[in-house]
Amino acid sequence: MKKESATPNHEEKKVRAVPEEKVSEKKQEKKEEKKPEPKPEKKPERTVQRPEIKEPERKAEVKLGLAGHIKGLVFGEIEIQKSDVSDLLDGLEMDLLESDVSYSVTEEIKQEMEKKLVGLKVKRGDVSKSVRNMIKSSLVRISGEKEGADIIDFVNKSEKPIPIMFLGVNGAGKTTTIAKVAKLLIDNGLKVVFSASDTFRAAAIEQMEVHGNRLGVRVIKRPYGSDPTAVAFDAVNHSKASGIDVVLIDTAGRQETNQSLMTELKKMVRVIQPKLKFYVGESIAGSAIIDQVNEFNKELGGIDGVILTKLDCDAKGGAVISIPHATGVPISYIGTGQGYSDLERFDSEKIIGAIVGEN
Ligand SMILES: Nc1nc2c(ncn2[C@@H]2O[C@H](COP(=O)(O)OP(=O)(O)OP(=O)(O)O)[C@@H](O)[C@H]2O)c(=O)[nH]1
Ligand SMILES: [Mg+2]
Repeated sequence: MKKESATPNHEEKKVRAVPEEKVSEKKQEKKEEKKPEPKPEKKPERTVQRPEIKEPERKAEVKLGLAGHIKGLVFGEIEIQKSDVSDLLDGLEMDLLESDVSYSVTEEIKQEMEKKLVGLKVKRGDVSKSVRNMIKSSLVRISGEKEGADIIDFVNKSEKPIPIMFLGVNGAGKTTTIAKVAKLLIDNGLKVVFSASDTFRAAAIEQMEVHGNRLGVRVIKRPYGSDPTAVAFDAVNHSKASGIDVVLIDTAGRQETNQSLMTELKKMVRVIQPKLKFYVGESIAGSAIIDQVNEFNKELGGIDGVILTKLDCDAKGGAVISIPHATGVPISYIGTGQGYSDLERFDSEKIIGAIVGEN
């Protein structure tokens, strides 16, 4: 990786910056000394001293590394200079952009890293490791600043029944995620119903019923074209009457710019007053999710968490850094496949470790 190679190159440069030829060049210069110039006095000092210190160090580092000793104790600390990290930060910038982190977030991270790194004192042999750890901890902090709602915790603490809405653009994975969440709740001993409130897309109600049949969850429905809020209202009333704990409300997926959908969703929020609203977005959409989350967040009075789906589908992962940073909405869960158990609690440490590369 660029990050690793940057430091060794730099060390090499320092070693080569004191070549023996230079010492002899200086001697020749001395012969030609006609004008009394003050400059030559300083240079010979630096050129003579540094190779003698550096050469044995590099050999010893290899030897001590192999023997498993602690290098830092032997070599002391160095202070990181701007020039030491400029290549590395350019590399980080490219890595982040290629991982689908948005441009503005990338620039912010780069500047923050420069501020933190320049002037930092690190063990001489540990520069690249220290820098990588620092980058990792900054990214972990950025992506996990606010903890996303934990459904089980929330449900256990709240008055029942609890309506939970799932929102997002079409095809992001809302209905599948609802089925996964139902499995999670059932496994935790809770009772669930589905509100088939996507009355817009062909086959959406049947899709809900397939999941309902497989999981043993009742589906509350009305014909296509019905008011989605009316379906959710029925589902909440049914839950009150039957001691159901959680109402999982499916919604139609359209673009966030679709005004009639927004109007419909606002009405549902007003009437049903869901206790949690999750935005379901597919990680492969990259930074496009930021605008979507911002729009839904603004229009619907606050999203409690993002569920980022399809992280198993060649997603580059940058969305986990960009979304919390650029929207202020935390990531609660990630979807990692099409099975009912492929839903994980978001763990920023784990996911950033995978992006940055451990070791
Ligand atoms: N690989 C993978 N596929 C997923 C994941 N989540 C959902 N899918 C798939 O994505 C496709 C769309 O999922 P749906 O749940 O129908 O998406 P939706 O948001 O409800 O779509 P609309 O109802 O059309 O708005 C389906 O084929 C799902 O199986 C995931 O985490 N990983
Ligand atoms: Mg759906």
